Amino acid sequence: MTQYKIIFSGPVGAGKTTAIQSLSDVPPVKTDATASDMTKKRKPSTTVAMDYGVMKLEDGETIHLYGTPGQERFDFMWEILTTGGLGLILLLDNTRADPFQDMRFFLDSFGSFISNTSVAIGITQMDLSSKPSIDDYHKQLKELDLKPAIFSVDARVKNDISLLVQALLFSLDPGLKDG
Ligand SMILES: Nc1nc2c(ncn2[C@@H]2O[C@H](COP(=O)(O)OP(=O)(O)OP(=O)(O)O)[C@@H](O)[C@H]2O)c(=O)[nH]1
Ligand SMILES: [Mg+2]
Repeated sequence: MTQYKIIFSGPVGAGKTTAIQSLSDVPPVKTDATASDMTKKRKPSTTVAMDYGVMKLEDGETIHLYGTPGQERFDFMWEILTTGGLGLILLLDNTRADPFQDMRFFLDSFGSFISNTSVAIGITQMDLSSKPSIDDYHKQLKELDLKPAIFSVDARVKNDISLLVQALLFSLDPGLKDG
């Protein structure tokens, strides 16, 4: 049985904890604590260490799902969590002040990991803010000379997140079967 590990990252409120909860076939492990700072304006709790869940594929393969904290003050967890990972799912919240800046920041922060593996990007909250469009993101990525899979997702919808994971796995190995 093959076991894989993928990592979810992105800014506060992008939906990492929600996505792992939507996708996991076992009750996820969360380390959310009451938000005591400006994060509180957006939602009552924030991840302080990690999220963990498991996705079971039909052929018996297991994918371990790890979510990072969004807050930069917990960025020491980012490297710990990426160790041994197959690739990165980057979630970006389209309602944030500057989602392109968020994208550049996370692609840069995880730059060495991504260059050794792969990344797929999901844009959340597009139901609340339709701009920038996926096309606008494509243009930004072209400037960065990157061509990851990128599409609109709702972190609450299992199928959306599942497709994103399949896209990541496919970019790593077009031979990997879907679940
Ligand atoms: N309207 C809308 N809400 C969404 C969407 N995706 C996620 N959400 C909501 O946005 C919030 C995301 O919160 P979390 O999952 O805690 O975010 P996080 O990325 O884990 O944040 P930190 O742990 O603080 O870094 C939740 O309340 C979700 O229900 C979406 O596409 N549209
Ligand atoms: Mg979280």
